[in-house]
Amino acid sequence: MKYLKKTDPQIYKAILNETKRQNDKLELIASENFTSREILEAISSVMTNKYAEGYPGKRWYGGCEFVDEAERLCIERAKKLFRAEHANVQPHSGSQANMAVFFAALNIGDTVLAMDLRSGGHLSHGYRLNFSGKYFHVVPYGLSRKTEMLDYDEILALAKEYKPKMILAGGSAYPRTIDFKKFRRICDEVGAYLLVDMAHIAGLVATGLHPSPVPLAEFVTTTTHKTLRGPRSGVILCKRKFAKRIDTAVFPGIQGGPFMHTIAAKAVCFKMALEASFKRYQKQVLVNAKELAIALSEKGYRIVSQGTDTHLLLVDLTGKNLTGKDAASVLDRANITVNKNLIPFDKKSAFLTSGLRLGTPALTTRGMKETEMRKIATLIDDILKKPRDQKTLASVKESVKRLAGKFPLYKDILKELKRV
Ligand code: DSN
Repeated sequence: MKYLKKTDPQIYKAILNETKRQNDKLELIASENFTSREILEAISSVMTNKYAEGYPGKRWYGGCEFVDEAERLCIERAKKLFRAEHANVQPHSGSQANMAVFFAALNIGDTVLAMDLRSGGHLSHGYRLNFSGKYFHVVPYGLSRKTEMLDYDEILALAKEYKPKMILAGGSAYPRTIDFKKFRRICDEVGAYLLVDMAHIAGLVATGLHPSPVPLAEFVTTTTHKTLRGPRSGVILCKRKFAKRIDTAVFPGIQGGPFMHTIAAKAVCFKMALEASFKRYQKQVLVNAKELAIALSEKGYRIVSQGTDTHLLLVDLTGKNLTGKDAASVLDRANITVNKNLIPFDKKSAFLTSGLRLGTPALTTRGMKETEMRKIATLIDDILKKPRDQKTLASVKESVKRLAGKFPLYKDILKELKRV
């Protein structure tokens, strides 16, 4: 980045510091990951310069022959990876992908049944300040009080009562396997479309470690940067008969020029996700999440729904005299990065919360395994037991430094950044 350093030393410094932060801290935010050098190369390429409104072979601009090639590869690889009939790889994000499906499948004011934000849903699934909640009538479903898992009987009852035009499955903080077959049956009973937002679990779905919604749902959306470990972006998969409607909803419906550098990077992501090593990685993500959940529960932390089937777990801090907000902030001071999260039936506000959400995709990318998960559970416990103790803070910070040092990240980038 010698040019950047010369022209804009402030941004250069911010990037250098962010690279260091990612290397030095323990990243447990369930929706984050560390993408590969290949993907970083593609996303910082000259493809960012190209306008390509339209679709491969049917663009509104000249000079699209090479970006067409990239987008075609991206589409074919997405279809192969997820065994999908049609893929639109242009959405800039998961929210844009969801927005395009809402506009393709529904009319303004139509009823949608979706997971409540407070139970682990997502903003774009009906939050009142989001487009989804503003322009559509969203009826929320929650979780069973007893199991803290999806209650398919309740979802069916709500579906019968409200007759939604679309039912949305998937969320941001649900640690258990989602039974897409049950969702399909509910949709068939009331004549609703099924939209699955698999953003969190896409890497697990791609490798067969979570049942796939693709054969069952009319529409599937995902981001590409969570378990999939690609660039920050979105994708829509759908049945062939909805292809035209989805494509029109994305462009010209809600977006202009697609980000061709990101599409090139998504193509690389899908290629890498088709390799055998990606499945080995995803298996370790699951093993690590289970190990972390067990280690924390042995230390007296209640894990929501008694465990996890995925890459994430929710820790209930009720009774620990600490809100999720305070816990996340004190862990951050110790260089352990997590996020506060509502737990099911939380009595606290979304700002304070009674829980923490922890995920293993990023640390697994660094090569960490069960031994490290146990060590991290101990470090988390040390901090949360004595959140104001400066000696504990210093000693945990030192342990984090040692642990992170054993699993270097972007080592060559850091070296290069310091050199120029
Ligand atoms: N904001 C993301 C998450 O953290 O889960 C979802 O898009």
